Amino acid sequence: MAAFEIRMMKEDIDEDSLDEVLIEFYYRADPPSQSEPPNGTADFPQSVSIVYYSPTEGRFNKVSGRTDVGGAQGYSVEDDQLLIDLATAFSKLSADAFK
Ligand SMILES: [Ca+2]
Repeated sequence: MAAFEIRMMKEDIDEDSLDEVLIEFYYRADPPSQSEPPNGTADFPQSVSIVYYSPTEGRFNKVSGRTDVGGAQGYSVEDDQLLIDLATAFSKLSADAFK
């Protein structure tokens, strides 16, 4: 079965004491391509985006790169907004709930 996987991390990547949200996208075709391990997701993401928080605006407002995530043809500002919305929701979750 084909698989679409998203991995997200909160991390202060640029060392400004504010966490960015790192979003990695993985896609595994069905059947898996020969470059993929037999029982798992490919080791490398197809795409990586970083979403930055603006303390002056009090929200996530900037996305690295120009990644098409919406399925519409090509990149648009709507793709950035989807990633900003995803990062905003993720930032409200806490790993403490799973400890
Ligand atoms: Ca930072």
